Amino acid sequence: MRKAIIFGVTGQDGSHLADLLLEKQYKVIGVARRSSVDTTERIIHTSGHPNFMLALCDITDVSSILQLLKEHDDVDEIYNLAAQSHVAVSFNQPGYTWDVTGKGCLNILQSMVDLGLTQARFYQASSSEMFGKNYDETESEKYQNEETKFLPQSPYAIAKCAAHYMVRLYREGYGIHASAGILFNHEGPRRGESFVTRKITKWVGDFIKYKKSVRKEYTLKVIETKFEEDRIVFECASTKEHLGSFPKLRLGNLEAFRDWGYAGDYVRGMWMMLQQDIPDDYVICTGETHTIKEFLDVAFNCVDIEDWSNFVVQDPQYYRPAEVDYLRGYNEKAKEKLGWRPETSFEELVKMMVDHDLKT
Ligand code: NDP
Ligand code: GDR
Repeated sequence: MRKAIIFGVTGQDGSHLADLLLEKQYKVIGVARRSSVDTTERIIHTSGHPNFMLALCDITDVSSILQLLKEHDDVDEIYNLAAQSHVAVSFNQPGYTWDVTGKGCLNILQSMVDLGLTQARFYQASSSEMFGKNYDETESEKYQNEETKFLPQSPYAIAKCAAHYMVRLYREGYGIHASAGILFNHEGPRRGESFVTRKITKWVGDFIKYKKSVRKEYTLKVIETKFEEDRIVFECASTKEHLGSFPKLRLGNLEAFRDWGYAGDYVRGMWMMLQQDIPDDYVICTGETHTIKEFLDVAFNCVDIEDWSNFVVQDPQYYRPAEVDYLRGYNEKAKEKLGWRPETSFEELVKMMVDHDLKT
């Protein structure tokens, strides 16, 4: 039975990857860090699975990595998905982001070398954020691929670049089978609630549920919707009695373009990279790009709201000191060499997330 270690198993991708590897009959060691509250919500369905084991380790603490790897020195595949992964947060906590997102990767790679664990294959979660402001251009299109130069725009992206270069160095210098997946944004119902896609779909779900609860409570009244500066107010059409209100959705820059795919599709790409004879770096993306406004269009359309403008407030607190304006990947290498392709369309992804947030 093949054995894999997943650093960051409690995150969105870690949980999808654990599902995939368990399905493929791996023994999975899921690594979580100590927390005062339970962080295992996304992997709760794996508890009790005979091939899943949870281990505690923090990737900023080399001794804890060494201890874990010594205990599992027969490991076949190591996936480093652990990170402070929020770009906006990285501007407020740059040093911490560096320690986790940048140095954490080095800590794992160096521990592998120190323990002579060079037979294990290694995956690093690199990011399209590394391209930052840069893209390549033909007459008809703009895109990023494996050859595009990095021009990172945040402490997060700079830490990811450092980790990415470490992977290349340890691959070439120590012969480790180390690959980096340059993944473009990927989302789904397990996405953290502060990332823009989930923030939108969660708000839509909560708003519709709230509206239904007001309707249920005041079945005998005709309810009118009024838009105030920060809130959506429900009142009785005849008496103007206040029946309830809901805060508007507060967002930052709505003009940025992102290449959004489904996380469940993308973890397949990670696994495929480690099945190759020769380690390498691959862009994983859909090849389509959409603005936040287009995401809003589709999400609100799912609940029959044509025009979201009255429901959304643009709030300067969500603007970043530096922005990544345009991301659209080119996935030919992954298609050709890995046989990977995305299976979920943009519309299917948004609908999947809205449907989930309407139910929960
Ligand atoms: P999440 O933020 O959902 O998950 C991050 C994981 O890292 C969590 O399990 C978190 O634990 C863990 N973690 C954070 N700090 C430490 C630490 N010091 N030691 C051990 N574990 C730690 O991210 P995603 O699942 O979305 O992304 C996975 C990886 O892929 C990340 O590295 C991210 O930067 C990268 N990436 C993500 C993309 C995306 O669109 N989702 C695109 C490109 C790259 P806890 O639950 O305790 O917080
Ligand atoms: P990103 O994702 O920064 O691309 O990083 P995020 O969803 O945070 O932002 C995408 C775009 O939306 C704009 N935006 C907002 N963003 C957030 N979070 N909250 C808001 O209210 C808001 N309003 C507008 C942002 O300015 C940005 O342009 C994600 C993370 O998963 C990284 O870990 C990963 O490496 C990259 O994707 C690829």
